[in-house]
Amino acid sequence: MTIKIGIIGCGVMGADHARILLGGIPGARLAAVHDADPRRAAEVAALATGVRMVDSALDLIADRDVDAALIASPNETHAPLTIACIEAGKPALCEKPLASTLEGCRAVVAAEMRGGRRLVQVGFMRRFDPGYRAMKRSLDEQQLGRALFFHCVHRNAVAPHYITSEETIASSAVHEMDIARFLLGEELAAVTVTGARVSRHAEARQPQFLVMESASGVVVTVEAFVDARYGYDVRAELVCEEGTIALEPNPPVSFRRANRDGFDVEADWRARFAEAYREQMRQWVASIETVRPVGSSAWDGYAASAIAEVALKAHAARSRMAIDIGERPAFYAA
Ligand code: ISE
Repeated sequence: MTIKIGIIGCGVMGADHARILLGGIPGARLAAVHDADPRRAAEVAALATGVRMVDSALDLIADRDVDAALIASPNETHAPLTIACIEAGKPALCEKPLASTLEGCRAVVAAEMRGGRRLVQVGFMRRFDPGYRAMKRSLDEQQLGRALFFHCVHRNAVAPHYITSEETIASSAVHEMDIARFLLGEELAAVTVTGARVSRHAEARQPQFLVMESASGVVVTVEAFVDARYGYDVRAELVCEEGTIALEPNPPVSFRRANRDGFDVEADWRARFAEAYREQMRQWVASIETVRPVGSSAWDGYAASAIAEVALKAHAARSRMAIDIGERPAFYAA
C-alpha cells in the first residue's frame, strides 16, 4: 500500500519535506500540496509529476486522494489544521510547535483523546538523529551509569529580526527541552534563565543560558545563541557516573585547504539534521502502516511548549521557577 501524503505550507520546511519525500521514502508518495501563496505551491508541485495543487488547507485534508498530512504552514495554523486532520481520521506530522499557544496545544491533545486514536506526531526531528539516539541507547542500557549533567549548545548563524530574546528560548531552546525529556525519560522540574550581554551583531536580543533540573536531579544546561557568525552549531554532552557521551560534528569528511584542516558548516539546521529529517519521515510513514506511533506525540508537543512557557516566565522574573506540566494521560503512555 502506498500512503498518499499532502503537504500544507511550501516554505523552507515544507519544500524540504517535499524533497525528502520525492527522494524516495518506501511506502509513500507526495500526492498534493497547498500554500497560501500559489506560486510557492506551484514551485513545489513542479518538482515531480503527479503532484496536485489544492486550493485550501482544509480541502487538502478532506481530499479523498490524501491519506495523511504534513503541516508546515505558519505556527498559528498548526493547531486548527492538526485538529482538522484528527476529525478527518487522518494522521498528521505537524512541524514544531504543535500550536502557537498553550491553549492550542491542549486543544489538540483533547481532540486526539476524544477521537480515541493516536494520529499526531510533532516534528521534533532530533529524536531521529543518530547521535542523540546513540546517547539514548547508552543511557537506557546503563552503559555509563546514571546521568548527572546534560550540557547543550544551540547556536544559529542566521536568524530573522523577529527572533527576539524570548524567541531564542521558545523557538530554539525548545528543541533541547524536548530532547532532554526524550533522553532522560523523565520530566523537567525547574528552570532558571540568565541572559548574556548582547552581541555587537544583534543588539536587540540576548544570548540565553538555561539551567533546567530534571525530576530525579539531572542538571540540563542550554546555551541558546542566535547570532553565531560562523555557521549552525549544535552540541551536546551527557555526563554520567562512569563516563561521558558527546555528539560529534556530523559531516563524515574533513577538508584540508589553505593551510587549514576542518569541515564546512552550513548556515541553518537543515543540513545538520538532514538524516534526522529523512529518518523522521521514513518512520512516520512506517508508523502509519503499523499503527504504532513514533516520535514526539501531541502530549510531548504540549510538554515542550509548557516548559518553554515557564522558561519565559523565569526569564522575565529572573528567578528559578518550578515546572509542572500535569500528569501524562494513560492515552499517551510510552
Ligand atoms: C528550527 O526548528 C531548528 O531546528 C533550529 O535549530 C532552531 O534554532 C530554529 O529556531 C527552529 O525553527
